[in-house]
Amino acid sequence: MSELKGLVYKSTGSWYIVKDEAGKLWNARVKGKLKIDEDISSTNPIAVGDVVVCNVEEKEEGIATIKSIAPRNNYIVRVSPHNKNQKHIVASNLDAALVVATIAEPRTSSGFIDRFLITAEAYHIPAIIVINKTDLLQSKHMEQLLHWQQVYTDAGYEVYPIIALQPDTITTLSDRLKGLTTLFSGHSGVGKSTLINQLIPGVSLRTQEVSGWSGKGQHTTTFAEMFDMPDGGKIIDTPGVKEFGLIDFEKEELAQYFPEMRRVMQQCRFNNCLHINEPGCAVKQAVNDESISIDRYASYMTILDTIEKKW
Ligand SMILES: Nc1nc2c(ncn2[C@@H]2O[C@H](COP(=O)(O)OP(=O)(O)OP(=O)(O)O)[C@@H](O)[C@H]2O)c(=O)[nH]1
Ligand SMILES: [Mg+2]
Ligand SMILES: [Zn+2]
Repeated sequence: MSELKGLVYKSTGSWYIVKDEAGKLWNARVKGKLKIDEDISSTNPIAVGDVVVCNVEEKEEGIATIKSIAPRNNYIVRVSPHNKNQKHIVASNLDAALVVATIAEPRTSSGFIDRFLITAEAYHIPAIIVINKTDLLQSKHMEQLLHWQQVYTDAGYEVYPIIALQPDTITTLSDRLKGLTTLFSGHSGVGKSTLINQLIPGVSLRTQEVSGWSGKGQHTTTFAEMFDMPDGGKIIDTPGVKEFGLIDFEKEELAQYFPEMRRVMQQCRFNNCLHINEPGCAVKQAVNDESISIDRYASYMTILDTIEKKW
């Protein structure tokens, strides 16, 4: 039986689209026992971005069965919003993780952005922040935009304010993503698919009006799917998420996932400092002299509290 090696472009949970090295697309299923190196006990054994080995079942129809998954360079996992004990692999083998946020229609909270950034930090995947729909911003929203730009740039992140509907606003971002495999995440209705449609002319992803009465998106995209960019690179579109549930970690670890805290925490007097109100805390000092944003510190404290409760 002939074999093929390919990359998972789409996963519905029961079947997958795999692109082989020659660029041919296969419809693949898992049959029998899957060979898998690491067991991260997720609800989905195979994710978009996985490199897989398949048996060819029917060559003409392009049907294959997945036999094994190559070891992943990395992956992003999120906790299921329905069951805190279940994890879902969002995607694997990523070069970057991008969050699309909006200040209006719908509104993204800074807590959501921070939890996304923490997850990316925890998996050592560089994070990029895109603020979309800047055409809709009134003056009070403009202040919020400038504030986010300041806070996240100071923390060490790249921030790209864009209007996904206007191609001339996305050229810098497009150059940045060239050659990379990038995961797109964000609430439903923030414009992930609209942005991908601009970055990849001709892809025509379905997009939808944000429903007027709730201000919430409609979940137009239902499965994660990867797309090739015309000048190299790949983008993974994902369904909108309500909440970015954090994976388990110890409260001592949390500050490491805030790059601006990571930079100063070696100078805390105690090496088990949680940066709450311990004497000689370099993080608190940095917050006091405003080199660390009070908003990011407040976010840290809120998240720390949720970790304490869990244990
Ligand atoms: N005014 C304005 N509207 C935009 C912009 N970007 C996207 N939209 C609109 O926002 C709505 C939702 O866009 P989608 O691209 O479907 O959003 P999504 O993030 O893919 O949503 P899900 O697939 O549900 O996760 C559509 O009606 C878009 O036309 C923008 O920059 N400005
Ligand atoms: Mg979409
Ligand atoms: Zn400290």
